[in-house]
Amino acid sequence: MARLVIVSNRVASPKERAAKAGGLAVALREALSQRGGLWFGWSGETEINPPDTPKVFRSGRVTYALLNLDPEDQRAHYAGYANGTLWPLCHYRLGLLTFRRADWEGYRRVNEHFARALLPLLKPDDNIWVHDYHFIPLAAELRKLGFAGRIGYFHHIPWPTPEVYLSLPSHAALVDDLSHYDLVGLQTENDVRALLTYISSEVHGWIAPGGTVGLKDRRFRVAAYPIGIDAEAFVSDARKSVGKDEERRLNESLAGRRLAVGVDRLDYSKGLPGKFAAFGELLRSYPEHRSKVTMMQVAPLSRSEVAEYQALRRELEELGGAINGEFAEFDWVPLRYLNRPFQRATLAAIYRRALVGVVTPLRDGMNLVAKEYVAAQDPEDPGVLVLSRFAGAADELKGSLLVNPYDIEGMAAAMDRALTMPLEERRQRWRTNMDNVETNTIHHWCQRFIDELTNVTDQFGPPGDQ
Ligand code: GDG
Repeated sequence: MARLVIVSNRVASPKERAAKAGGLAVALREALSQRGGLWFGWSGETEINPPDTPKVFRSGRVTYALLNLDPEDQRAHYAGYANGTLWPLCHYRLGLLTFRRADWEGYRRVNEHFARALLPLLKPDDNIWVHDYHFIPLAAELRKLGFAGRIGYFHHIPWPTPEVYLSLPSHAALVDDLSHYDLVGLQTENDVRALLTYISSEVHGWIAPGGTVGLKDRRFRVAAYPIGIDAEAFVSDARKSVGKDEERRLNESLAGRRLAVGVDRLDYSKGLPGKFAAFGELLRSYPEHRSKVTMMQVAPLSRSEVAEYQALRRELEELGGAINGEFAEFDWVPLRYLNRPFQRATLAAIYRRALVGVVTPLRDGMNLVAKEYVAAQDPEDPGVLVLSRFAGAADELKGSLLVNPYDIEGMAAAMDRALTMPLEERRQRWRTNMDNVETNTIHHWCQRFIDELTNVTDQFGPPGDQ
């Protein structure tokens, strides 16, 4: 079996607990420790003019290789091009997009540095799997250095439609970079359609049935791989929480009230101001819920070095304060807003206690929180998922109440409907969602991507013969 090599910006070190590393990092670590393999990424440290030699160590069947970055390159790469240009672009927020040539150059330099450091660690038959928009040019850089083996890329965030994508000054160069992969995975069929339309209409590529793309002299495949969660782990965490100390504290604090829950990184793609406004609208227009429902929003801080994230934090503090100021009673605070992360088991307990899960991003590649909320429910008395139609998960979780996150009154009406939904309808809707969450798990996702990466080059001939 070919060795698996994973490349990602963030690497979950062997000792890091699930709470800190996040669901995806933990799942990748599991995939690697079952198969054995190499995980290559940023060390989290900066150093002026760092050497191309990563720190390499082994833990169980996994070899870790962590590379230092030059501080200026790291800024241009991470806060600059990746999160100041590509993130807003892919989330349709052109008003927030900044493009600086120096950032684009720094982004490329980091990818070159990664490729030079990775090359000596590779074997020709490896399956290399690159994760996310920080590393789109990595395959092109590895090819320049002569690597001809299999390389796949998975894009965790949306791929925007051509009208939006064309706003990126480096649009053609970036898609040219993609064409050096053998397999490009996106979250949804919509994303696939958007990328293929751009390729056929703007850069004169051809598309064959099955998603094989020809661009210049290169062949690669584009397909949708909707990511899932470790459903079993969430079901078991949620079950185990019953009767535990934390569950008791939560229940006592709610004093019999209903709970609506949101869990999102503090990010402008997640639609948090709209969600707060919708909760305020619910209390204003459906006064029967006053004093009867509490909303808990867990929003751990992220990317605090980027100015837009600081502005969003201030906006939410003002909005949240206004809602509590307007509606609170001396014995009831409507909105609990928490900026720190919690253990996965605690999240599972909160999800299970909540009658409504409110997941209302303006755009989202998939949204794992939506799936985790479903997995954590009590099958006898499940809650209702209110879900943005612009999350990738909306394609799959058909039992949700779908909302338009730009429609505040519409979201308030959906919350009211969820809070008053009869048990039988809640059960049916939950079953529909749970069937999907249980079938398409993170393990299936990993396996399918790796299998198809292994097979894809067979269609085009041996590596290097493209
Ligand atoms: C990107 C794409 C795509 C959150 N707070 C805590 C905590 N979390 C965990 C959640 C969930 C994960 O973080 C967030 O995943 P999402 O999918 O919701 O969103 P992004 O971070 O934006 O992820 C997204 C994903 O990649 C995977 O492809 O779905 O569209 O944007 O697992 O539970 N975990 C813990 N404590 C917290 O306080 N332990």
